[in-house]
Amino acid sequence: METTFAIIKPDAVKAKNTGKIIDRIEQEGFNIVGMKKINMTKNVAELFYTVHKGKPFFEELVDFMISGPCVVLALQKDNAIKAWRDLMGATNPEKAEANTMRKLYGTNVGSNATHGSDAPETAKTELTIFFQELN
Ligand code: IDP
Ligand code: MG
Repeated sequence: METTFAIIKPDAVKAKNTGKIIDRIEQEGFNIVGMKKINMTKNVAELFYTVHKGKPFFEELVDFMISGPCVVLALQKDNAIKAWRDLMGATNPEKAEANTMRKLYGTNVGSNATHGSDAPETAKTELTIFFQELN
């Protein structure tokens, strides 16, 4: 079993899509091993997205992530990292496959409803930032 890190981003929380996304996560066979609703601080958002520092959208991205509460999750399943990335769909909701989280609930490449770790190392780093209690 693998554990990945997921976020229901502020746009999806604001739009009251939290329940629908959590329902789908459970329907798809993930075990939710950690979950909490948080207000991300600017420092944490900058740390979390440090790989994108210097890119033109970095400030917009950080401002978006601190624009309202989000829900952070630790999700367990066989091949959880790929399974959750597949369920999320492409970064740009317009390019995301039908029935994916980003297609269903995303608005544009910035406001795209969900986050998911992209590799085992990033999953570990991201889980450590938000779920010290799971270590
Ligand atoms: P990912 O979330 O699918 O892994 P990344 O390329 O890692 O995509 O980008 C991280 C996040 O930054 C995206 O989910 C999206 O919210 C935001 N982002 C990426 N590219 C752009 C852009 O061109 N404009 C605005 N925001 C972007
Ligand atoms: Mg990424």
